[in-house]
Amino acid sequence: MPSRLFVTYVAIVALVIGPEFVARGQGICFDPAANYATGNGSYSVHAVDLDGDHDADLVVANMDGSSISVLMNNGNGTFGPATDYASATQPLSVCAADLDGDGDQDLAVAKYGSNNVGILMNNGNETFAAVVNYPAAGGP
Ligand SMILES: [Ca+2]
Ligand SMILES: [Ca+2]
Repeated sequence: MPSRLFVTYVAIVALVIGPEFVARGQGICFDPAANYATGNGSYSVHAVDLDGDHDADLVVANMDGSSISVLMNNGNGTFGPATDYASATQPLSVCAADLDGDGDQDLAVAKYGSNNVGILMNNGNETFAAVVNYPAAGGP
């Protein structure tokens, strides 16, 4: 909870230099949402630097589409079009880690409908190899 003095200070600064500028500086204002197409039934999203350029890219688990969508960051807060990878039935969540120790982030996908975990290895060129599935307990 901001103090009364802080709120007064922000209000005064807003009057002097403009409310939008102050709100952005305080981290309490966002630009309007930008929507990007993904596979069907996007269920969860994970942000991770997939190409090593120090900006966060997006990986989306598409529950209804049985796919993973990867959106690369353009480096300016916008993203390129989604590239979809088949992932088997009902992916719910995805996480990234360097699973083979080559320095790039690979993907692990938990899939509800097929009771397995899918692994997509990073090819190192903004693409991923086809999913390889490993059995897991029901509804990982
Ligand atoms: Ca990146
Ligand atoms: Ca790797």
